Amino acid sequence: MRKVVLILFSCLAAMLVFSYKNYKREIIPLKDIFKDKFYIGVALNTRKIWGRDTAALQIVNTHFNSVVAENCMKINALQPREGHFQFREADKFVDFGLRNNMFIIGHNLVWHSQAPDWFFKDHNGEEVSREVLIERMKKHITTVVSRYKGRVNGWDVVNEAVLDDGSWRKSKFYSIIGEDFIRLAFEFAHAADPMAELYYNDFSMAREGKRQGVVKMLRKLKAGGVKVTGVGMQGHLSLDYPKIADFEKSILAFSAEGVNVMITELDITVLPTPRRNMGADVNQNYAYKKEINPYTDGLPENVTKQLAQRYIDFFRLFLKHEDKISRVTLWGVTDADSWLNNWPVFGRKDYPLLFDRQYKAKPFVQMISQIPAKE
Ligand code: 9MR
Repeated sequence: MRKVVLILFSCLAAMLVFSYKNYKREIIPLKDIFKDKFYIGVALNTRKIWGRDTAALQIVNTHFNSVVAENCMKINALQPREGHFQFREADKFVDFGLRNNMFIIGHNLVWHSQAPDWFFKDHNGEEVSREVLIERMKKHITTVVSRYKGRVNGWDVVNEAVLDDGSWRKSKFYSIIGEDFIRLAFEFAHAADPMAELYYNDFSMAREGKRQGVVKMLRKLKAGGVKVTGVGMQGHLSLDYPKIADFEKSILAFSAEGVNVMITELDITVLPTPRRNMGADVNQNYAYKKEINPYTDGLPENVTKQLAQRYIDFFRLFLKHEDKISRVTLWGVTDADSWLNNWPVFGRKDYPLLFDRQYKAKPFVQMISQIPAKE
């Protein structure tokens, strides 16, 4: 009898140790794992900023030490009409970041997308002159950056100004002002908060043409004495694109220009994409078809494995270059948040982030957190 009790007791103890270890595993905060390497950040959408998604906020506070607003600091959100600034949500976002001791990123000051029409037109609907657009850009940047001076740590000053082939995107900013709009934007931001970090942020940065175009731009800015602290490589990845080696080339190339490299907007789509290199151009949309929404009932084991491997491979790369990388930011907390559920095809079910729709860390998060110990 004593033997049986002893065996039962040992089994119980083993089970307790096992589940405690697993519990511990589940909650190792990413921010502790990467503490001496880089900030680990996350984008907050409206529901989180207004405190309506408490389960997600708990994840944010446990695992992340940097936040970026997914949408509420874009021009159309902050200044929908000329001179009518709306700061309620952005203020709330910054307060959240300060309260929780986060490294706060402002996204973004100048972007061709989400810039309201009025920005480029006069009262008669005619395109404004170069001088007027520069003045509007200056007013917008100065107003926004000054408001958060000393509180927002870094700004995505210019977003997506270079095309995949390295040429300039023919945006309104470019066609009306010329390539100088980039230098001016950085100068206005710097004047408004000389201590803030200032970034250039773009997608498809692993592409050779884009890499070269961005390097060329950085050299020009540097030669002109313009402060650029870092380059954000948006990490909108898929299971088989881009090649890790190409991504690495860009980390090295940007770092060689004397700026910090940041992996911004990280997510990995598992869904079929209409093209291999989709980039992240929000204006591209394709029609819904049932066949291209294959995982409505959950992600099959083999795809989960591929996703895990892909995340691990990329984090291994980030850790290899932790001396060059200052921040890695996920573009959302749980899969339910992701813009990829609606882009480039509306109404699909994607699984691109570290936490699932039940707010649970995916098993590979544990594996990611073990990489530093192993290398
Ligand atoms: O995830 C963002 C989505 O909710 C918005 O509708 C969209 C347009 O504002 O922007 C998405 O975020 C983009 C980011 O601001 C810049 N890089 C590409 C991102 C994905 O489109």
